[in-house]
Amino acid sequence: MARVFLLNPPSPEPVRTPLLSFCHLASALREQGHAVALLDASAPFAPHDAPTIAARIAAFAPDLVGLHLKTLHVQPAYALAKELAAFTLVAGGPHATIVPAETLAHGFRYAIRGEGEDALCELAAMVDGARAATEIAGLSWIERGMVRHNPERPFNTELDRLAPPLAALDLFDPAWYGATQALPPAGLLSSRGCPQACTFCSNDVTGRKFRYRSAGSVAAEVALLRDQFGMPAFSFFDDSFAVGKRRVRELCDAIANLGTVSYWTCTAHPAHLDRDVLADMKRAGCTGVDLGMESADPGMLVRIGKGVTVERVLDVLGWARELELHTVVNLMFGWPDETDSELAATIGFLDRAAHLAGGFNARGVVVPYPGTELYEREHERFGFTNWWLREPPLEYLAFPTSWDPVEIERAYGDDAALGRNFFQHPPHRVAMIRAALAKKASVTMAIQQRRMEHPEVVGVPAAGAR
Ligand code: B12
Ligand code: SF4
Repeated sequence: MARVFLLNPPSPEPVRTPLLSFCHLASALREQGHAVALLDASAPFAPHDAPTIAARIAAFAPDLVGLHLKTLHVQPAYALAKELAAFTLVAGGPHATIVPAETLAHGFRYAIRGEGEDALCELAAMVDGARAATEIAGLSWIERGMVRHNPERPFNTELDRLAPPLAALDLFDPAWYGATQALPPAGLLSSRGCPQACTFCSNDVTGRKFRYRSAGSVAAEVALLRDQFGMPAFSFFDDSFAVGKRRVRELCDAIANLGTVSYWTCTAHPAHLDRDVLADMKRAGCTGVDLGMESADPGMLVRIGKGVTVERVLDVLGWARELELHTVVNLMFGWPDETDSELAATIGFLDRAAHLAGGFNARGVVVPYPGTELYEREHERFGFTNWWLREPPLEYLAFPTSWDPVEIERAYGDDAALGRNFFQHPPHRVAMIRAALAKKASVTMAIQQRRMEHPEVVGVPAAGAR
């Protein structure tokens, strides 16, 4: 049986809970009998320096070392890969899915595109001599100096047969997160994929094909969280939680029937939410919903393929408020060719929605992630081809950790992508965007103030503000 070491590289944006994708990957490998160790070097108190990381890995004597790669943090990850040249490196995660050949040019022997559970198990089986590389769908690799890409792996449509992610929690050292006892991942998945087609969305791993777990399987995981951790609040990390009214009702019934209240939040597309769906969610313990809206200009909403209207968002906010569900509306600024009046429409929406919304997202300057329609269409025109390799990494301030006004002001005040100005907005528009970020903070703070004064009217805050 193979020995696999999973490494989440250090990153300037620390992750404070066990990485859910590693829970899934490690559980899948163990279920097949492989030995697994891991290091979440992105956690605030985990070792971050290359020699210590290399020593940890060497002590495990792995056959494969798998790194999780995200676009924003790929430069330090590639630099680390150089230091780990003695090991057989496998790249995975969103960035490896989009540009596998790039990872192979940076010291990785293999890259796994898309969902990794089955593919990594097959790669581990290859190490054991039970498989050939050519048989592993979704694998890219180097053979005699040539890059080879096997055909795509179809999306996993049988999510109920995934190994239970919580079974791998013992591999995460609580001290990495400043804790003394095991921490749960901050979320779980009831589905993967999203049927919408937003031009800016970098969800290549989970894709546009919506797949979901049975209500019973999700409820069993929630029950396990309750039994092991005394039911902490959690989030559904689904791309788009509320797809399918009947599915959501069944899922909410199953969670509500667990007998104890569980508090959770999710991200949903406003087109999938109506009063009944929100009421079902509330009944099952939902306290807050993150809504993707992105622009409040009707023409821009069409251009970015958002598939929603301003009126619909206002309706959803109204229903959520009636039900005392906390809402966070996600808005972005600085789209390519965004005019002053289109931008003003979004800024104006902050005031228009302030009496209904629970808050607005931190940051929000548009970033053209590779693989998105936005990137493909615009990178030559604006000259940002391969920006993640050519430019210094974007240095974001950490997301707010609470709804404390001081914390909100700190985290909302700036956005690293504004200085980069990908879409070459003129100085007066950059200034408008900067003012819009500050306005998001002040409107969100005013809502927070109102909530503290009248908690009965505004609803309870979402767990783990983001
Ligand atoms: C939850 C979440 C978070 C949580 C993570 C909490 C946790 N402890 O797990 C938090 C809030 C911390 C977070 C932070 C960020 N996130 Co985030 N996040 C997500 C979200 C919504 C779900 C992640 C998830 O669990 N997915 C489900 C699993 C099954 O998919 P997966 O993580 O991709 O893992 C699978 C495969 O990629 C592969 N795989 C993953 N790693 C590896 C490693 C190896 C070796 C192999 C072989 C395979 C493999 O197998 C896994 C299982 O199938 C995704 C959206 C999405 N659809 O995935 C965004 C997403 C991953 N995040 C994204 C971004 C940009 C960020 C931030 C950089 C935010 C920012 N600054 O803008 C930070 C980075 C933090 C960091 N240091 O890594 C982007 C990444 C885009 C990209 N091209 O890199 C995504 C795709 C959102 C989006 N559509 O834009 N995030
Ligand atoms: S609704 Fe959200 S997850 Fe779905 S494509 Fe749009 S941005 Fe991506």
